[in-house]
Amino acid sequence: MSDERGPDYREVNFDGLVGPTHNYAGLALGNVASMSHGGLVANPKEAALQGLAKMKALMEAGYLQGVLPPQQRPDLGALRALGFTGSDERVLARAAGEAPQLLRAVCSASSMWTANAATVTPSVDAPDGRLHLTPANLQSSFHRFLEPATTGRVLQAIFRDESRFAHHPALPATPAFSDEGAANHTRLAGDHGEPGVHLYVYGREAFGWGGESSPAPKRFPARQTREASQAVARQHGLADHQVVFAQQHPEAIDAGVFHNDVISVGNGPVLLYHEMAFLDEAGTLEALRERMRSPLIPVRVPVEAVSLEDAVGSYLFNSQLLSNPDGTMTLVVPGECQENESVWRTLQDHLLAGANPIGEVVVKDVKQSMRNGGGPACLRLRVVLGAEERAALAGRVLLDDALHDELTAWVERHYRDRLAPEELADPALARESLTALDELSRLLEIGSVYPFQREGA
Ligand code: SUG
Repeated sequence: MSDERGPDYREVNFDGLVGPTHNYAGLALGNVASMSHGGLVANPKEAALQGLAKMKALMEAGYLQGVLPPQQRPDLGALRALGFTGSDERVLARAAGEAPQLLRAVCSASSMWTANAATVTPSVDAPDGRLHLTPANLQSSFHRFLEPATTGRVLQAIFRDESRFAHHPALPATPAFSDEGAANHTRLAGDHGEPGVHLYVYGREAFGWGGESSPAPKRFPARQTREASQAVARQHGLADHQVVFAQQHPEAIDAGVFHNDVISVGNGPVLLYHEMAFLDEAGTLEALRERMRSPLIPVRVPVEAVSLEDAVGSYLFNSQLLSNPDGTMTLVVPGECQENESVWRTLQDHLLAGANPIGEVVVKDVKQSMRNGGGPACLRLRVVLGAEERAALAGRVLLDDALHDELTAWVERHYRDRLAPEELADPALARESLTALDELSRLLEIGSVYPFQREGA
């Protein structure tokens, strides 16, 4: 490691535990999987176990693995704020009858996709030597807009030491500052300890957008604004020479690429991306090269090899790109990549056999999450931490065998193995969920992060 400030910087992947109300509600416009699977019967237990199996496999392979808890759902407080009154049972029954889409929204387990939880800048890049975090406001959809308050409390509970960790408020929850977190942010550096360059990818400009230089998607919404990305970089104290802002290709958004992490993934010096990821591909690479201390290693997948449709269908680019101590990289791809011939061929012939550090492909089954448009990379928030920072984490959130086994037993004890949209109004589900979360917050030693623990509500 090249930095004198603190050796042993390593990446910790904090995966979101899938919550007990995981369901398919068709809530996410522009997310092809969510839009096509709405109404299916979900299996929350299987979803949570698939997530835990992925975490365990990466832990056993030597990567540092963390875990973030799910949120309190159904969010009855949100329903009450929207005018539903009376007992919990009455609120649920009325919402089910009068506004079933609202009930689905307040039951979503969408916090599992922790790549949208926050944007994180490691201490090695920040002027004050602290790690900086900003929860994403997720204002572009109602069900996700419900996340940042609890996300902020969870992050504060874990990254508690103020001398090392700086927390910023989520950006104003208004379209001009629409922020979806780390899914649109990639840090590139020779290794984790080298000062990095931050690539922020946005879908639109809020002020004066849609001009020739910034064409808009026509079919689906752009979820991240340039202004939001700039504000996060500003909060974290990053200077111009540390940042690159690039517009996502509007045609990609219209094909179902609702976050940059559905079309590109980077880690260390490697940027794996589809030809249609950026509006200005050459300019983006050049800006990165100018700023990086170590040479950028771009790995480009052309449209002839993988169409946009296949990229979206397989989630090839929503893979986890993991750095190994020997300089090689491992790509953790969802099972859907194996089922798509052109994608699988590209993985073998272009990526594994190509002149790049990717030396291994690992396939993981996260189908329950994939049906809602969440692949392996959506399920994790990457946090680069020095050894002392890792030691300063509060709570019991770094996975080891014991924690994995306890979490698995916890899921087995509390989760249903089938959940249809019409079952979301079942008051027993709400009670089961609170009992499970109360136990979980004790298991993870994170204190009272949930509204029901704080307000007795
Ligand atoms: O925001 N799906 C999520 C998926 C987020 C994936 N994350 C990243 N790409 N980083 C979303 O679109 C669907 C929920 C439903 O339809 O039930 C949903 O919210």
